[in-house]
Amino acid sequence: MDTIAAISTPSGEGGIGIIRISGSKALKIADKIFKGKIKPGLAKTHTIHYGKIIDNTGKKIDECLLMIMLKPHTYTTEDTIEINIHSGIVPLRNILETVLKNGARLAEPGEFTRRAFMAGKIDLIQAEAVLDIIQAKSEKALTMAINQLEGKLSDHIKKLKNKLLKIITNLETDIEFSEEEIKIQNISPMLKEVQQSINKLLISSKQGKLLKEGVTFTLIGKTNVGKSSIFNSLLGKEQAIVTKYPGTTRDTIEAWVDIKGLPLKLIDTAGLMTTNNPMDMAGQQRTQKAIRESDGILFIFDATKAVTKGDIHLLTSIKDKKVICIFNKCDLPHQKIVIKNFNSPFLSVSALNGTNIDLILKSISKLVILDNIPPLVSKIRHIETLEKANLSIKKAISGMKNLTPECLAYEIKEASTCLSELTGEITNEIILNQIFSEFCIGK
Ligand SMILES: Nc1nc2c(ncn2[C@@H]2O[C@H](COP(=O)(O)OP(=O)(O)OP(=O)(O)O)[C@@H](O)[C@H]2O)c(=O)[nH]1
Ligand SMILES: [Mg+2]
Repeated sequence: MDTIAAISTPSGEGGIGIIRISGSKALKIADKIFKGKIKPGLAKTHTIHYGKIIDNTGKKIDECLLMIMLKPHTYTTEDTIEINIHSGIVPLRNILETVLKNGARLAEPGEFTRRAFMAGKIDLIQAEAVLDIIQAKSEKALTMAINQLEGKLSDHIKKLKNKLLKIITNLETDIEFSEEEIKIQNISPMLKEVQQSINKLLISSKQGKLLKEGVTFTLIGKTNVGKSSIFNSLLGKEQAIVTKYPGTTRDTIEAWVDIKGLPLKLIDTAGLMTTNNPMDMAGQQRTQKAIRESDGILFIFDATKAVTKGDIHLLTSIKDKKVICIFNKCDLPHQKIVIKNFNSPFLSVSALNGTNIDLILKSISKLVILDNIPPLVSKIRHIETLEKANLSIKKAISGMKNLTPECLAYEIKEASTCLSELTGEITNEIILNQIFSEFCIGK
């Protein structure tokens, strides 16, 4: 296999930049380009050495710390060298070029992790967890990814697969040896048990997806009700322009906040109005698009004004979304407003003096967080594969009386194949390429 190399740290200026080399030629390359007290080829594994990196003409590129990690106890399971240098675009690029000139090739995205997977050090679920750790948007998403990397989901799937294999063996023994009526009803409780476990995983996946991808809430309402003021208060900074003039916001403005581990995307929008002005019309279209694409709505009202029929009409049109009605400007004299026949939470707030602003985030997390059980599944690939497995098990359970044992065994094998695809025991190039192409080069 080729020896691969890449810059593993983000591009740009920084304290330290790392170039990683993995493969059988890693040590030879290090011997050629590193000058220090010791020759890397003679050094002990998992040691760090101070020295300098030189190019092929013998010119010093930078001083460095060289990490030597010999197989098999490395990330890729191959000999690995990591060169820590000052992180600047030019030294990193020059050293990488020197490494490539001396026998390595540039790594593809995710290729280091792919090698760990190919060597059987981690399974596919764990490889995907590496990417999830890098991309985690919140503490909870990170915890979920770490659990996945530690093998919690993989172990669960392997146990389910073993149960299915046991059922298949039972069935096949029956098919081959039994002269009597096959006792397939014995497998029914076992199959139902597996189905229940898969269902549990799928139910928790809704929560898992939410924690991983976050949730989007859009602030809507008439012009001048205080949407941008509330948006800024929730962010804790003056991101959107606020003026006393109606129609201040025309574009949609997006920002992320973290509510106790849940990543929340907030979108401030242009106030709802009827208009012939092309600029305002474009703003209105963006507001409508944001409404369509969000999970929930913060419907902002001016508490000093009466709720109109138009407001009620709009509320009804978005009732499939999670809606929180917020009456702003409660610092001014106002009447208690109630919207009849509407099941959304109501809040009375003041963006001006901060009253009840914290309740908005609490209401959002109450609306979207289902329970406190840490979910195991969050990826679309995992959800779809589990659903496929579930379908085969369902077919087997419902066909228990009429299907032949061969057909039953076929369905259960299909389900077991799905679980093998999940962990990567069975896989194909297209799926692998798809998964690893999402990684950055150098991971
Ligand atoms: N008294 C009082 N005034 C507020 C409050 N919140 C916002 N305002 C004022 O209301 C006016 C409009 O606020 P914005 O936040 O720009 O309202 P908006 O809904 O974003 O307006 P558009 O972008 O025009 O749709 C500004 O003068 C704010 O200072 C509040 O809680 N109390
Ligand atoms: Mg605004």
